[in-house]
Amino acid sequence: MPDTIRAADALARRLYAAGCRTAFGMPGGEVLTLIDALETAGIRFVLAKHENAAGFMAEGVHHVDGAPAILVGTIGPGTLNGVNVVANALQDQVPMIVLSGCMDADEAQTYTHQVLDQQAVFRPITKASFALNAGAAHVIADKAIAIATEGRMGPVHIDVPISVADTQITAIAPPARAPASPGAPSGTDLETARGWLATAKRPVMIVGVDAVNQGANDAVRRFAEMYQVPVITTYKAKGVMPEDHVLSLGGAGLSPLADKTLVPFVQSSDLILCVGYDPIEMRPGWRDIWDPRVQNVIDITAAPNHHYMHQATLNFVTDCAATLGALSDGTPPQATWTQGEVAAAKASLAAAFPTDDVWGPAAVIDTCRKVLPAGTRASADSGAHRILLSQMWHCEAPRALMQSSALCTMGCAVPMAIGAKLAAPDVPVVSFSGDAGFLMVAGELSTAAELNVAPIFVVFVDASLALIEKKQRERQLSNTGVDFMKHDFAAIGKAFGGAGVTVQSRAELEIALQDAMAADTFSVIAAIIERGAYDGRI
Ligand SMILES: Cc1ncc(C[n+]2csc(CCOP(=O)(O)OP(=O)(O)O)c2C)c(N)n1
Ligand SMILES: [Mg+2]
Repeated sequence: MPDTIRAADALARRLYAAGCRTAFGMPGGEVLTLIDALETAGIRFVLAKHENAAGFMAEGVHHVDGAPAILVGTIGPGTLNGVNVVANALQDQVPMIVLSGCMDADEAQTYTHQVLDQQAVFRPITKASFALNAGAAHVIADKAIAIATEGRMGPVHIDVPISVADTQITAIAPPARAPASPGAPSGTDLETARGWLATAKRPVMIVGVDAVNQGANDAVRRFAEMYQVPVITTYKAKGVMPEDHVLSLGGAGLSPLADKTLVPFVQSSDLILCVGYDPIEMRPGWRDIWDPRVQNVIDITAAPNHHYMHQATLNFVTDCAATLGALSDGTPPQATWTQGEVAAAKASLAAAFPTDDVWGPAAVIDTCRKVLPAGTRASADSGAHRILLSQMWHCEAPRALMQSSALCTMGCAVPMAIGAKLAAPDVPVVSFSGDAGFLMVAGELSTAAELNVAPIFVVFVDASLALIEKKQRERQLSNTGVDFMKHDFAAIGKAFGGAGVTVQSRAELEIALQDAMAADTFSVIAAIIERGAYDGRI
């Protein structure tokens, strides 16, 4: 083993040690050493056709392998194309290492082509931004991973100057930072909380993304079953509790229709346990829905929250599972919700989102759910379809439905599905997109073809920005900028080497799904639905 390596190798080796096996992006001359270092370390570099999509492919891999996502962008336009996905990683709490090529600091004093302050761009949308420095390359690599993965997960940016990447440094890395051990509350606040749990007659849990990122699903389920606590999750935490469980009230977030059941239910509770819940995913209808002086509210979060969307009676900045363990240790369970309120809420939600439409978006979702096997991984884009899907698509496990639900960006579902399928080719993967969101990233079908992966891309074709058109109509504004052509999505799929089929009935969709599951290429299934099909449905 040589005793010196390039600074870029130090970075790549540390990422490999963190479990990273795939990086996504688009090269430019300024990142060639970096890409070579990644490949040398055992991290495959995948060429996407847009850096934003590259970031979502990387996120898709992360949801499968748990390692930080890696996005690579070259100087200037390349890196700037990733702004949206990096902001998403911050708001949606995705550990992501963003590597960007840049000019050497001395060069940048006299050479200006494509040069801009990339750190200034990324600082507000990352947890930290570094400029790689050869002498500190090992330390910066370790810090970046620690910051991205500890506490609230999120993105960390590293600007990699061209000649720094190539600078020889010692191959010997200092010891890595030991991960922080999970903390639990103690003292009088814990005793108070335990007292509330022991006497609560109508407790409820609202579980969010921290619980997913901390792998607290088993702890949530055990706790819920022991104390008979119904569980509501945010969209990102769907499946933390299997959604067919008698105690699961499914996902909450963007559906006023679901809120009609869920908000009064929470308001009728006498103990609200927020378990890693970040209300960044919620509509204004969830702002201050309880009074922490009247209801007992315990907020368990990975980092102090100052969102002021709600307040709690007790704030624990602790680990979700460890805290549930501390609350329940020796606390006797008692009967809760004795009037059948949980089953009634479940029934009310089921009635709000019927599955028996002959055709339309709900029929598309219902058919896909019935035909695709348990364990299918799904992704959803932003738009009216996602709200309906998030209420109707029942998840058996965490991360079974990937989406952007804090930033709520369009264009994420297709690349996330490509990444997830690449990371676990044997698991069925389906993405759901609106027609506009699909068009934002249709070029990435080329990447699916090149990677030889076979996800199923379902497109809700209504020739409309349905969610926005609905809002525009509700406000009685003129119909402007929300309608577009009904494009031939099946033909787009075929053009990129996949299968493509247009469906207009449950029977056609069923056949298309069966064919797609048997296919060895990706499939685009264009489901034609009526304009305005979401009226009264979300
Ligand atoms: C990148 C981005 N641009 C704009 C928006 C605002 N927006 C939210 S939903 C939506 C409509 C999406 O239309 P489509 O993909 O066809 O889905 P549909 O609502 O029709 O189901 C828009 C424009 C957004 N969330 N993200
Ligand atoms: Mg649409």
